[in-house]
Amino acid sequence: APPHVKSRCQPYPGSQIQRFSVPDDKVDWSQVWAQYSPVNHTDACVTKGPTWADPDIGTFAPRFNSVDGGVDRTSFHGDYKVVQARPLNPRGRTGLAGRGLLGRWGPNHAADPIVTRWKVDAKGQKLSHPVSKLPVLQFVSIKRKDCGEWAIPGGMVDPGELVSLTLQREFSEEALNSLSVTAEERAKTHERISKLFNSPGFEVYKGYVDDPRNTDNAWMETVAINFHDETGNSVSELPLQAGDDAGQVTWIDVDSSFPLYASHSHFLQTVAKERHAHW
Ligand code: RP5
Ligand code: MG
Ligand code: MG
Repeated sequence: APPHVKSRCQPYPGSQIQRFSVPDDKVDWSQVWAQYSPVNHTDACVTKGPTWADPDIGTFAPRFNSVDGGVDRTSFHGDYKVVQARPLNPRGRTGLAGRGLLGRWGPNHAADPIVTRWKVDAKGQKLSHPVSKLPVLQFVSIKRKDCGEWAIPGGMVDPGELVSLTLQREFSEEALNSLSVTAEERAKTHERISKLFNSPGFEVYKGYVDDPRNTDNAWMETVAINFHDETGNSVSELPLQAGDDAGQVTWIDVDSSFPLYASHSHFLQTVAKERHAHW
């Protein structure tokens, strides 16, 4: 894998903290670098002790590389190293020690539901891209409130939660605003959603995410699954409404030129290839 880039972004998100600058050839931990002196930072929203965050190391010794009381501390990339009681980012240096904005030491597991449909004209005919001549996919995208970037409506896997549930729950919260609609409305949309989300879907990606919140000791990993509405009459007809950590929601054309949060563009590229769509 190429060296992570967004995991070395300046400044660290939600702060004015400058990461210790890490050149490409010093990302890998195997490169000895005596001068390396990362800035230590854990955001106040983490240290104040919400349910989704671990306590500080010292008072707390989690069981790394295992499932620890419902919290999955295993990595999709095999066992990670633990040095001086702190887990080491498997993709290398980030210029920042501590947890930053992430709650868990080590891997922070998320799930990304990639809901797609074909782009069609008024008559329902598939539209092809003028350059590639390939049909164009659209996916449900949200504008993140934290950074203003467009993203897949993904979210963290709760302790003990099945990933299949996280996918449907996060999509409902962020793209359908399930946390604020009436019980009646929720029931109506639930049936249609579950049909699509109970289908097997296409596993797009499983592993490390190059997320701007990553640190030397805490990082994002995800399972990204594509649920495709081939006929355009299941989720395509649902009214999208942004909720929770989403500021806006809309169908966006799948296209390499559209910038997306973290590694999400990479996931969409895999979807486009799988479905023989424009990229
Ligand atoms: C990304 O952060 C994942 O790919 C997922 O989309 C997201 C989960 O974090 P929150 O949306 O809960 O902040 O790394
Ligand atoms: Mg969420
Ligand atoms: Mg989210």
